[in-house]
Amino acid sequence: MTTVITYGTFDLMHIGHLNLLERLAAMGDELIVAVSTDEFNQVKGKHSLFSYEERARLVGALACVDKVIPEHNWQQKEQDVKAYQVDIFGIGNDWQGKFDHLPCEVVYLERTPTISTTQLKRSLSQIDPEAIRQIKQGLDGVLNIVKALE
Ligand code: C2G
Repeated sequence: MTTVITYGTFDLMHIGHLNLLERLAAMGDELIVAVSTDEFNQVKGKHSLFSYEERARLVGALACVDKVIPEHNWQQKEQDVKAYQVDIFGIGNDWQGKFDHLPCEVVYLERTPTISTTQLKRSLSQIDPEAIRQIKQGLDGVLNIVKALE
């Protein structure tokens, strides 16, 4: 049985994450995903909108993921590879070369272009609350007309 492992924050789960996980799952029989804890995210300098529990549940709900474990620190990869008898470590090529030392096959996969959690957060932060209010006001008006015609 071929076991594959990867690590990441996986905040605001998006198609880039899914593309990576499905490609890794296709490389073996079991895919383990180590999701960065909230505490480790601080070490990584990342602030997630979703908590570790929410991110782990979302990753674990994917059909291509067999097991989710917490990622507590940078150093745990080697012991994870041994503990879970991992054959392949995979990660996006933004990490190219960073994990060549691991005692297993190491693959770096092309990132999905044009999407990232950072970009999603930036887009969400630019939504104008006043515009939302006006849209909602308009929709309420339409709803009232529909109700009056019923
Ligand atoms: N990813 C991707 N395409 C994107 C965005 C992300 O392929 N458009 C990949 C990343 O390369 C990574 C995984 O999805 O392999 C998770 O991305 P992040 O949540 O940003 O994880 P990261 O902060 O890179 O954490 O110890 C390793 C770290 O925990 C990796």
